[in-house]
Amino acid sequence: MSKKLLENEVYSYALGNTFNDVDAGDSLTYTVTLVNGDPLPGFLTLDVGTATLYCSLDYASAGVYDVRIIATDQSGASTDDTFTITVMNTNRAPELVVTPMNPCTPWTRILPLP
Ligand SMILES: [Ca+2]
Repeated sequence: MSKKLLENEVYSYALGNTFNDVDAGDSLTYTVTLVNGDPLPGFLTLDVGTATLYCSLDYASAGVYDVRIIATDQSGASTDDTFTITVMNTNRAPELVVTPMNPCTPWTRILPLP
């Protein structure tokens, strides 16, 4: 599984249908990590109560993230799957960084006396 998202996009994915446990009455808990062991980026969160993965992206989120989801039953048996989230740059509007000099602003210059 892989998903491409744009910066500033909001995305959620319910994990409830991703894994199944054939043992009657077993329920699953989920853990999300990055495959390389790095901490999860701030934009990626897991709501354990609803088993939903949320991506709330901003302009600093661009990159490729390999994510592992681990499903564990009450007996501690687990399985996992990995997928890639690719966050692509989006075009941004230009922004003003320096206010142009106002030509109507009065100014004074003191000339040196002869
Ligand atoms: Ca089980």
